[in-house]
Amino acid sequence: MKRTWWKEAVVYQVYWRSFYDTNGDGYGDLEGVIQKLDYIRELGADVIWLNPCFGSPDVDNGYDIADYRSVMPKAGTVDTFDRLLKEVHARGMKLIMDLVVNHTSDQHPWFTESRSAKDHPKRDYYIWRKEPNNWRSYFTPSTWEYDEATGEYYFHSFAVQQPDLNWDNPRVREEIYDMMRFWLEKGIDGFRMDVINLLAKQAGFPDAANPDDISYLGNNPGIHEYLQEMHDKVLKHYDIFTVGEIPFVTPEDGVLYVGEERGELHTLFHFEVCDYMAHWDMQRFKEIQKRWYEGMWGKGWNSQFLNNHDHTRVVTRFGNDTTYRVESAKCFATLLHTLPGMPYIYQGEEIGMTGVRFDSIDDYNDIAMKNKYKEEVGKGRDPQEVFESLLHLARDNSRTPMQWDDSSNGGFTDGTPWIKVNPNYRDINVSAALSDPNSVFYYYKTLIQLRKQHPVMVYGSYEPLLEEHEQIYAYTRSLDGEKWLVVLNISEQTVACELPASVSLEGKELLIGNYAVESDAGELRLEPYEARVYRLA
Ligand code: TEU
Ligand code: CA
Repeated sequence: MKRTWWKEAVVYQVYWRSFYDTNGDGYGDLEGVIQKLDYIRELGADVIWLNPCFGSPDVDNGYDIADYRSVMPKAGTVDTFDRLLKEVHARGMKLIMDLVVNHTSDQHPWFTESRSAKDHPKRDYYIWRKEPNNWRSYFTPSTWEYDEATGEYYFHSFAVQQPDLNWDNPRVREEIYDMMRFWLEKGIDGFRMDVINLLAKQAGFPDAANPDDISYLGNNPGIHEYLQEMHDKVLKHYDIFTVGEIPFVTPEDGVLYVGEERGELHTLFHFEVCDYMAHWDMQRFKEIQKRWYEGMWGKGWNSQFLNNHDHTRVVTRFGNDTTYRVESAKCFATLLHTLPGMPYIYQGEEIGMTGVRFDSIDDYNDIAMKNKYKEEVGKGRDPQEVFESLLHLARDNSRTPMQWDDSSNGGFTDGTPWIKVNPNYRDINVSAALSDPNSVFYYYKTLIQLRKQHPVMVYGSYEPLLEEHEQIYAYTRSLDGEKWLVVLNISEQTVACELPASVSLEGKELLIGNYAVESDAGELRLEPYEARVYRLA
């Protein structure tokens, strides 16, 4: 497989509003990112993915853009952005930005014009119909919102305040391509493309048999033509990296988006783990990895992530965030870095930050959660029961401020944070992690260094072992005669396990592990959440 810089990279996701606040307004800002770049460099990440920081009324934390070429005042100015980019490059790192072009804010001037009159030249920048169909959106009971001004409905895949652009309209596409060039000409290193497979809509918007399965929103005919045009007109003219956020995708469709010869995207995020596996499910996880490996290996490149700004933190969701917090954080870190695909680290993951549970719906901010709460309570359900049902997967779980030290608000802000800090910041914070050689932070750092030294972690083929095992996940990675064994106990029990006879650990080098190992001879016994990586050959 062709070797490229981005296949070898580790990405660190910066949710800037919760990263570091430098002016006391309670929001993290781009200046804060600049001040913490040496921290990210110390970890060893190669690429920073910055969540959207464009002009926005901020109903969906920046995913509702009203001005694509400006920076929202909470984040800073275009000038701060330019400095950030310069400082990232000065440290030998790269920066990718969020590209949110399935929808805009309803405050975008295009939409103001579009909704003003049926015969406005920009009417067709968005999608208007006389009658709604029965589809649900991500955040609301209908994808259609009635607009009094002209007596028609507009289409929105997310919130009412996020009308979908009409990608069928070539003028819309040209506007977006121009805007992309604006940022690329500044020298950014690529895009994380928000719900990019939603751009093409189903012709005629037929009613769905089951409106709760919203997969009708994505992967519709026309999507690959749009992406190939985007590639041809914009992407291929720059040395950049792209990752598409692609819900409802199968490996067969995946290769259509990221196939190396197709001229669309470089990599993708699929959501088989994060959207459909609420709790750890060993068999399911193994099956997902195997199916994606078999479907994509040798054809297109994948990504690995276990949480992000939309998904509960990994130790809380899949590991154990009390007794085995450190062990499970390191165990999942090992998994993330040794499976095939680019690893994504979400800020705070590298110190084992946990998901939060606030006491009241008023402590939450996320529009997805609040809309769902209103909808369910509106049906007459008990508010407390609804609230509790939403806690485990609430998107704000992972959005609480970065915990830098044990001072008030975890050192995130001198003001009042936009969302409460997780009360465990006195114990779990960057400063504590940096002064403990056994911390989760240094474990991540070591994994990243290993990747730099050993191409087998990137390009090695993947073979699962012990496929039926309920607690142990084991696999090898092999490249050019080199062979590594990864063995993980993803459970709270001590587990004795028998490797296939062909695999002997005798005298084999332990490359990394999260427990002190006394002897590699004889039976393999793994402590709760123990992770080991051996070089077999
Ligand atoms: O998320 C897309 C999206 O809604 C899912 O793929 C995601 O897994 C879901 O939130 C889980 O319930 C993107 C952004 O990451 C998100 O923050 C935005 O709200 C959304 O697009 C709309 O732009
Ligand atoms: Ca600020």
